[in-house]
Amino acid sequence: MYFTKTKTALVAATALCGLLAGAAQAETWRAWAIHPEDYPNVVAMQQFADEVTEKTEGRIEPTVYANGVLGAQPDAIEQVRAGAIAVGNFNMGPMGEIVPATNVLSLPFIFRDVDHMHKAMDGEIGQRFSDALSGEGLVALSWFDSGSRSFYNTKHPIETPADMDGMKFRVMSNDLYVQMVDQLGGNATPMAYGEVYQSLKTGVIDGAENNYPSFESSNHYEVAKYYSITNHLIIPECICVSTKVWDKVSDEDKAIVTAAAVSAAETQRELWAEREGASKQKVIDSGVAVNEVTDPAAFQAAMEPVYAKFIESNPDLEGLIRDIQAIK
Ligand code: GTR
Repeated sequence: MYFTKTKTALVAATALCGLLAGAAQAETWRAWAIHPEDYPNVVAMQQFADEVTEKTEGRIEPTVYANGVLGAQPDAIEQVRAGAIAVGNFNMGPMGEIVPATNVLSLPFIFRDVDHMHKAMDGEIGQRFSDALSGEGLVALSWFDSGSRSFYNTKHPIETPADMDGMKFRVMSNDLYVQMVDQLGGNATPMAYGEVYQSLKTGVIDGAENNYPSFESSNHYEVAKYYSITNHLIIPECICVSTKVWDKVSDEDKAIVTAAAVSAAETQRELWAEREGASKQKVIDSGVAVNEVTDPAAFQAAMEPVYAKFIESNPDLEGLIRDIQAIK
């Protein structure tokens, strides 16, 4: 409430200043977000939007559209590239179909843990991904956490890959995930995030995979009562601005927007850590059976053909894979 009033006052004051100074019209930016308003990423995107509005004195005014109302993720990425949506909080999973180098981040078990991912993305390797994105019309301003993903399903606990035999799993839109599930013995169905709940409920699919906060906030945990901890994917997310939009921004405002994105990522990472714990508790309290897989090495070993095929078709990316693996 307080915030709404403050924002309204700010917008009104900004509009008045603009009129008095005969300034150019404010740039309104639509910001895409897939999660609900209270999800760490969306809270951080809102902080980003507020800071940009305030520090640019309303020259740029982003509005966050949560819950994926501006469209499914792969479409939204295209919309941002086209400049129709200005900015989004994107996961690097669906990004792989557009920016091949980011597929490296979708190789199962590429990161040992979240710390390893941070070391890579916050350093020179993160810069290499930013460069690849900028070649495809996207400016990555900062990196968000997205925990690690594990499989959940409506049938029974998964202890070994054999337990996935014949089960149908929803995956994000990226052929690497189809290969991943195939190699584990399941059947993969790429599907929009927003369709998963109903598909689990009606038995169109038997399971899916995600981190604790998404498993919980999407309510998938209400229908999929088995969550088996494989930690097979650790995929960072970005705040990515459209190059088409970015090119029109003054250097002064670029610095403001970048700083706002960096501080939003700091907030997101803090909120993420809290939310992971809270979501885990909620999932367990609701009666979901959570198990650590008995043989993680079997899941990792099953990925060898996925890596081999990937390197064969992307020999130029082998160095990047090796550089990530070499990080201590
Ligand atoms: C979430 C991620 C979303 C989306 C979703 C999915 O963890 O934050 O951007 O990729 O997973 O599975 O589609």
